Amino acid sequence: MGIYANTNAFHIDEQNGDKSEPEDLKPEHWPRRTDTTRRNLSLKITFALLGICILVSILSLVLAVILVVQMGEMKRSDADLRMDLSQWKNNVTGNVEKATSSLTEVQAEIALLGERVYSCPEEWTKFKLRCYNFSSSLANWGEAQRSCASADAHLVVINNAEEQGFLIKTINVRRWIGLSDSASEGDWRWVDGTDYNSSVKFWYEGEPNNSNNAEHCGEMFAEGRWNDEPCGNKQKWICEKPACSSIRSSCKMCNEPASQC
Ligand SMILES: [Ca+2]
Ligand SMILES: [Ca+2]
Repeated sequence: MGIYANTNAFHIDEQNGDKSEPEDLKPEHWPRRTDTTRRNLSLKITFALLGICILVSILSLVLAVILVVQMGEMKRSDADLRMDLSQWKNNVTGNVEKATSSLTEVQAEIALLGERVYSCPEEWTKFKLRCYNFSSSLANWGEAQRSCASADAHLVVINNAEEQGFLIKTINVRRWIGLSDSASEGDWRWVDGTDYNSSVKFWYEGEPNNSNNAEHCGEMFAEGRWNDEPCGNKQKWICEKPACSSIRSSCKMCNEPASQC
């Protein structure tokens, strides 16, 4: 009965022009619809993943390009910085050289000006802003020192090799210099208080020898080197004092007449 009823129902539907499936036939077609849906879903997911992959690839490419560009700029910046530093260093070096050159020129001009401004009295010889007098008369060491003092000078004090060289060129006989150990044997002292131990010395070989335990005053041989000699001997001497500045305020120091300033 059931089968016939279903058959009848089918025919009735056919006759009515209704082509929809009978209710009891649907379960046989359900699996086909599910497979199609799944395939569509899989295709959609595949396309979506493909799209994401393409998007990620494009983004990666863009990022890579940006990084390359930035690295290039950084390299250029580094090169520019190095160049700037190099130029700065060259500029500084050039300026220092110019300043040094200018300073040397200024020092030379000051020295030249000093040579022009400072002068010595008549019969005195100027050397390096100092005045020297080479006596023509003879005297013992004490008299020689007093003679120098009367001209606001002192027996020569040899401070360096330049001064020694100047004196050697000038003298041609032995002369007293401002050195003695009269106060205490072996304790040599310069008359102006210059420290003997730390200053240059030009003793002749074997001197000072304090020969006969009687030599306490210094002299310069004609050839320049020094010897200790009995202080009572009479011989020529050398006086020394600062050169006189043409600037009036300095004249008192040199004790020169105002007319010479
Ligand atoms: Ca001197
Ligand atoms: Ca001697």
